[in-house]
Amino acid sequence: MSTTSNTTTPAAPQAPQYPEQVTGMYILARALRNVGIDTMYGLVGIPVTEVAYIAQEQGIRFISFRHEQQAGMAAATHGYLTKTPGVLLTVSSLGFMNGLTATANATVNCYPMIQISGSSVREPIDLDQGTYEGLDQLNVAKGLVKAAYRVNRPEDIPTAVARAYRAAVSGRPGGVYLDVTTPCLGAVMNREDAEKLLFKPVDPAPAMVPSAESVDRALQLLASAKRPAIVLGKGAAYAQIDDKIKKFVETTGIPYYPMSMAKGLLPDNHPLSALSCRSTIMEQADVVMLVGARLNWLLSRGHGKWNPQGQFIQLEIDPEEIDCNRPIAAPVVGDMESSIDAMMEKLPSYKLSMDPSWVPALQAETKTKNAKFLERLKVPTVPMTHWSALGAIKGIIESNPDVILVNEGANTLDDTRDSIDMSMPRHRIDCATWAIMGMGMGSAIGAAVASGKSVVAIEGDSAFGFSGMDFSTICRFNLPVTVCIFNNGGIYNGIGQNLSKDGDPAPTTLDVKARYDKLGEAFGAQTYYVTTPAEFATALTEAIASKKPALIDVQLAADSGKESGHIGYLNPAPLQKIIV
Ligand code: ADP
Ligand code: TZD
Ligand code: MG
Repeated sequence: MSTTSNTTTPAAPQAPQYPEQVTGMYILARALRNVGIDTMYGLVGIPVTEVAYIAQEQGIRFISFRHEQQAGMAAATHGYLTKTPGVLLTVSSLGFMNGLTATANATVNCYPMIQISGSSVREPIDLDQGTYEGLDQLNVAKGLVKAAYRVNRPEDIPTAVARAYRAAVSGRPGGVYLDVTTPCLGAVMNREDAEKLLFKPVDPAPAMVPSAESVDRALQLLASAKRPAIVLGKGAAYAQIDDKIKKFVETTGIPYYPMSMAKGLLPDNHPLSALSCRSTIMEQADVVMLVGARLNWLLSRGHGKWNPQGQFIQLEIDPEEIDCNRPIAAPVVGDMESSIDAMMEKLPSYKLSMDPSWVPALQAETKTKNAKFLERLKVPTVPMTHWSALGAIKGIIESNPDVILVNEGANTLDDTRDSIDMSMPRHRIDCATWAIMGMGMGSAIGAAVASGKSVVAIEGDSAFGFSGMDFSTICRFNLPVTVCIFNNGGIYNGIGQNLSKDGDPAPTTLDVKARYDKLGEAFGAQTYYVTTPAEFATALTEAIASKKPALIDVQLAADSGKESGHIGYLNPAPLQKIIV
C-alpha cells in the first residue's frame, strides 16, 4: 500500500445533478393511493402497463382480468360494497369500450366507480389520421357515465383523481370516466413538485339533509295510512345504515318489501317482511314509502297492479328522480342516513293509524305462500330442475349467511332470488337494473376482494358464458368463490323451437351436454359435475368449506325453465304470433 495514498474516508456520493423526475404514471398511482384507493381492477397493455406495475409497488392491489368488462363489473361491485369508488384500468380503444359497458352499467345501478383509461395522442385522433388505437374516448364515454374528464398534464392528475372520486360517490353514486392521454402518462415532473400537488378531497360524499317540511309532509302521510308499506331498494342497502332502517321499520311496525338486492337488509324471514306479498302490496297499500328504490320497470313504473289511489313517499338522494313515473305525494330528498334520522326523530310526534288487520293479513298470506313454495322445492327430481337444484342448496346457503350470493340468468336468477332467503345486508348481488348478463365472474371477484368473504355465484349456463373466462382470474388470485352453473342447455332452456332450415341450433339453444367442470379443471379449481340434488348439496357444502376456487356443473333437464323467466310479458309478442 502506498504511504502517499489518501487515507481520509471516501467522499459521500454526489447528490444527483438533476432533481429526481417522475412520470404521469407514477403520479397517477400516487394520487390514487393518496385518496385511499387500495385495489384496482383492469387489463393492461400500451399505454397503461406501467401504471399497474407502479400501483402494485405503491401498495395498491392490482387484480388483472381476462376481459375489461369483467374487471369493470368487479370495480362496480367493489364500489357498491364499500361506498368508495371501485377503480378500473383499461387500455385505449376496444379495451376502453369493453370496460365502458361496465361503467355504464354501474351508472345505471348507482354504483360508484372510476374507469381510468389510457388514450392515444390527441392530435392525430382529432384529425382522424389513424393513430395507434385512436378513438375519441372522452366523447364516446360522455353520454353513458355520470361524469367524464380528460387529463392532459401530469400536474393536473391529482386534481383529476380527486374530482373523479368526488363525482363517483357524491349525490347519486355512479360511474366516472377519466381519460389520461399517452403524453400525459409519459410526461415527467420533479418528484418533489409532484408530491406537493397530492391532496385528499374533504368530505367527498357530503350529507344532504332533507328539509324539515319534507319530513313532516312524509310523516303526516305515513301516519294517515291504513295499509302502509315500505319498499326497500339497493339505495337503502348501499347507505350502510342497516340498524337505523331496521329500527324505523320495527318502530313503525309497517310491513316492508325488499327489492332483490335489498334482500337481507332486514332478514327475509322477519315478521314484517312482505316478500311473498308483492301483488297484495301493489294492489292494496294506500301509502307506499320508497326507500332508495326507483319506481322503474322493476316496480311496473308505478302502474299496472299498483293501486291507482295509492300515494307515494320517496326517500331519495337525487331530486330529478322524483315524479318520473307517478306523482310523488311526499318526496324526501336527502342522503339516506340524514333522511332516516330526521324521520326517526320526528316519528314520536305522529300517531300511526294503520289498520290492525293489515299486518296479520300479510303474515297469513306469507305463511300460506311460503308453505306452498317450499313444497315445490322439496321434490328431488332427477334430472334436476331449477327448483330441485335450489331445494337442495337452500339450507346450505342460508346456514352460511356470511357468504355473498352473486346471481344471474333468467330462470336461474328469478328462481334463486325467490328460493334463497337472505339474512345479511349487501349479501346478494345480481344483474340488477338493466337485467344484463355478464356480471357474474366480475362481481364475484369484486365481492370476494372487497369483502374478504366467500362468494357463491349461481349462474345460468348462458349467463356464465358471458364472463366464463374470468373464472381463471378467480383461480389465479385463489379467491374463495364457488361458481355453480345451472346447465339446462340454453337461454331460458335447451328445448328452443328449431325452425332452422339448415339444421342449425335454435337461437336459444346452447349445449346441455357441455361439461363446464372441465373448464374449471383447466385452471386448477376444485370441480364437480352433479346430476342429483344430493350430489349438489354435498359438492356445495365441500366447496364452501374449502374457501378455494370451485366450479360445480349442475346438470339440469333441458326442459327446465320458461322463456324469459318471470318477465316473458316484456317480449313484444309471443313466437306463435310472429310465425305466419
Ligand atoms: P332497486 O333496484 O333496488 O329498486 P334502484 O337502483 O332502482 O334500487 O334505486 C336506488 C335509488 O337509491 C336510486 O334512485 C339512488 O339515487 C338512490 N340512492 C343511492 N344512494 C343513496 C343514498 N345514500 N341516499 C339516498 N338515496 C340513495
Ligand atoms: N345479453 C345481455 C348482455 N343481457 C341480456 N339480458 C341478454 C343478452 C338476454 N338474456 C336475458 O335477458 S336472460 C339470458 C339472456 C341471454 C340468459 C338466460 O339463460 P341462462 O338462464 O342460461 O342464463 P336460464 O336458467 O336458462 O333461464
Ligand atoms: Mg340456461
